[in-house]
Amino acid sequence: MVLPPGQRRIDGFPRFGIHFGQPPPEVPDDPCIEIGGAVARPVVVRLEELRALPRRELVADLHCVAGWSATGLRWEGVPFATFYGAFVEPALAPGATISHLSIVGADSYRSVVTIEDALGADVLLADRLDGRPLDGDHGAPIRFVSPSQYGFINTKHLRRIEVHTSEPPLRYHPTWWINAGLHAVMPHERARVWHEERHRYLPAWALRPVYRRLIPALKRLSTGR
Ligand SMILES: Nc1nc2c(c(=O)[nH]1)N[C@H]1C(S)=C(S)[C@@H](COP(=O)(O)O)O[C@H]1N2
Ligand SMILES: [Mo]
Repeated sequence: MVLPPGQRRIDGFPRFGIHFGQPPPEVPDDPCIEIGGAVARPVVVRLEELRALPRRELVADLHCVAGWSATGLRWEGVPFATFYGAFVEPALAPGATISHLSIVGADSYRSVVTIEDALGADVLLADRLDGRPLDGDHGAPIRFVSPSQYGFINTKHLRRIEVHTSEPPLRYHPTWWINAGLHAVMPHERARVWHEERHRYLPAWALRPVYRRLIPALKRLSTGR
């Protein structure tokens, strides 16, 4: 099996991310996705409406920027481009040319993706993984899945999408000091795994050995094990 440059396969699929021991956010009874930003009017899409759209299955790997890859994940859900055409496009402010989207989780995590990458053929709003409803570890009730991009683009517990006409400032985490740390290793705007676009300013080779040493500690921090 061939992995993108600098990645190593891990067994299983641990819960990762920058939640640092916080439990996953609770799933509301009637979950919905808000659409905001450069829209003529804010829109709320109920999960039931989303599920009425045509669905697809996608087998893909998930690559964390720190260098581990979980392989052979079987996601099911609605292609993001289908969702965008059905609910986002009709709500856009007249004349707005969208360049970026913020993908916001119920835990306030937010990633930023270019419109071109978000509309890629392999991007999914997934509600099922390996034949089961998505669990709390991996993003219940719904997750933005973009396997060609590093894990940090793949927001779990999707709650809100904001559309922008230029790149918004980086704000992955509600805590300022975590964002300050992330600024130092500014995430790449495209984050494409096969191009090894890990960071904007730092070359990937410089970070590989650092990350490799950090993985066990990061894993302990995010899984509590
Ligand atoms: N809501 C939310 N989504 C998130 C994160 C997070 O902390 N919160 N972490 C990101 C990072 S850095 C990675 S590598 C993946 C990890 O996915 P997993 O927990 O399903 O393994 O989720 C991404 N999506
Ligand atoms: Mo990650």
